[in-house]
Amino acid sequence: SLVEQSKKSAAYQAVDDNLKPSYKIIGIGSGSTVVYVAERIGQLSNKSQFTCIPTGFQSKQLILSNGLKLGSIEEFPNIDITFDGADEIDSDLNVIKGGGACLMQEKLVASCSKKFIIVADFRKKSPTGQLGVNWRKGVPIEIIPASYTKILKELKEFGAVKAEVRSGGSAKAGPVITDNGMFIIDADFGAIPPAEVSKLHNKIKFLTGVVDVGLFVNMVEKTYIGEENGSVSTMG
Ligand code: DER
Repeated sequence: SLVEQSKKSAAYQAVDDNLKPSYKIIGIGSGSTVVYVAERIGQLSNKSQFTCIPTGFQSKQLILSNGLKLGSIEEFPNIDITFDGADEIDSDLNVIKGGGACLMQEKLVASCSKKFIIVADFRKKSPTGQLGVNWRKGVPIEIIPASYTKILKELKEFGAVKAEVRSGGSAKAGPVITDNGMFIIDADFGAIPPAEVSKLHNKIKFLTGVVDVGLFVNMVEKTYIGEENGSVSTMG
């Protein structure tokens, strides 16, 4: 499909442009776009020189299924480069992440990375440059399970038009449980101007019970977007 092709083009271009032979430790994100990042690295003749750090169970499987060396963030807290997906990208390169409920380990790995590269299909670039325009599911927030009623109340007091614990849907009765054993709350604040993202992130992050927030502020070095016409555009 056009979307899958655009994911692949963005991911391949990002790896080809940024993966230097001098790099040793590579962070691998989560989701369906980063699948092509792992695939591309798996094609390299010198792939055994890299140690790949996962951002969750699916990411770990990606590393193993592409014959890449698996490392842990405990052993390798200094990461040369991380490639990851995003749910939406604004004009300041802030991103919403957490659509796949992996935001905590994604942010941990990104925070340990010298370079943090986002790869995405054309649906992820915000049409108005504001977060919360195309991505209408809300800001994903990873929380301590026992705190969910308290936090839902506080988020609504903050002005969330909608906030709810992410359900497992037909896959699982009850809430989604993250790789860290936590719940996810999705909180919809409508369109968020780039200048407001940091303030909103900090307000949510400091609520007791919040583990982390799916707003990555001033973390992204460069984005690779696969466009509908088959080209790849970059920002940053
Ligand atoms: O959950 C995340 O942040 C993932 O990176 C995810 O949102 C990316 O999704 P996709 O690559 O499957 O579109």
